[in-house]
Formats: sequence, C-alpha cells, structure tokens
Amino acid sequence: MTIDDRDVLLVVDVQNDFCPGGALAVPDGDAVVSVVNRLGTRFAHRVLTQDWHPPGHRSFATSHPGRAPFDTVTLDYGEQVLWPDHCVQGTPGAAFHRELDTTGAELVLRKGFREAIDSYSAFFENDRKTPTGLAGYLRERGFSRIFVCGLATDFCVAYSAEDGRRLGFEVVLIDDACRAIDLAGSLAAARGRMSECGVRLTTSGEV
Ligand code: VGL
Ligand code: ZN
Repeated sequence: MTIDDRDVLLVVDVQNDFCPGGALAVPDGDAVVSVVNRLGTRFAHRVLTQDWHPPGHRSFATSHPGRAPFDTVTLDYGEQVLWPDHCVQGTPGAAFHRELDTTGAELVLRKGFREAIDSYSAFFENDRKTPTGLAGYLRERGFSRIFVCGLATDFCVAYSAEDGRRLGFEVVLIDDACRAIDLAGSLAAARGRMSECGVRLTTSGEV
C-alpha cells in the first residue's frame, strides 16, 4: 500500500487499563504496542486517542448501585455497557502504555471526559450527536484516509472506524494491530457493522 500525505494513523486507547494487569484488560492488549510502534514509522501523520473519564463516570458500574461490570443499562441516550472503573483522569491506568511511542503524535484526543456520556468513538460521544472535534481537525488538515488500530477492536476502534466512514473518510482497519474485548458476540457484531459501512481490512505487513 502506498501511504501519502493524506493518510493518517489513528491509534485508539493504547492505555495501561486496557492492557494485562489493567482495570479493563483486553486479552493480549499489550501485543499491539510493538506493531503500532512499527506502523508509526510508516506514516507521516499520527493521532492518538486517550480514554479519559472523571471519577464517578456514568459508564462505571460503581455509579449504578446493584449493578455489576458488563451489565447493560439504559441511559438518557440509549444502551450503555457498564464497565469497571477505568482510565480515570490523571491515574496510571489512564496513561499510555509505557512502551508506546507517542513522540511523533501530532494530536492526542481525549474522550469520555463528560461525566454523563460515554464516548467509544473518536468522533462522537455515545449519544451519537456530540462531536469530539476530530472530524473538523482531520478535514482541515486535508486527510482523506484513516488507518485505525488499537484497543478495543469491538468498541472504541469499531465505533471510530464506522463513524469515520459515515463522515466520508476512507477507513482501513489494521487487524493485527487491534485486540478485542469480545463481550457477548460484540466482536462479530462489530466486524459485521464495519464491513457493512465499507471499512476495509488490512494487516500491518501490507502497510
Ligand atoms: C473502551 C470500553 C470502555 C475502548 C473504552 O477503548 O474500547 N471500551 N471504554
Ligand atoms: Zn472508557
């Protein structure tokens, strides 16, 4: 694949809490780090996202007495999976994986900072309406194709990829640079939705 100046690598949530030993560990999550670092050298432009919740965030099971992590509840904006407390602003769990090369990133986009709304997608919060500003940034920078990777495939990566398509970007998912939570069929469902909206798949070796 030829990578040019209109391509951007979007690295989603490669943070300690999504890696083994973290509060919401994605199986084998830390395996993406070396792949993402190598990919970074192939792109002139890199953007990172960082899940960044205030304490007591509405997506935390601890904010819903009687509920357990991975239960689903209905909030103002619709269905929401309840998570263990994770990526709390300023904590070690919210920091990027120590070996992730963040030096060349041109933007670090934080999301999920509003107490009452979760944000899986890098583009819109979970009400599907509140923009993060990323689309405007990418358009103004003249990017037309987004290569997505990171954690977790079936949540933040997939939502970002799908929204990228809806907003008119070309989107390519780098499969071996992602790992999934896979909750009750969520990975298969996410793959189905991504393919329906025209997200292309590749592997890091092709890039
Ligand atoms: C994520 C669940 C909750 C993710 C973030 O990065 O995929 N998943 N917060
Ligand atoms: Zn989160």
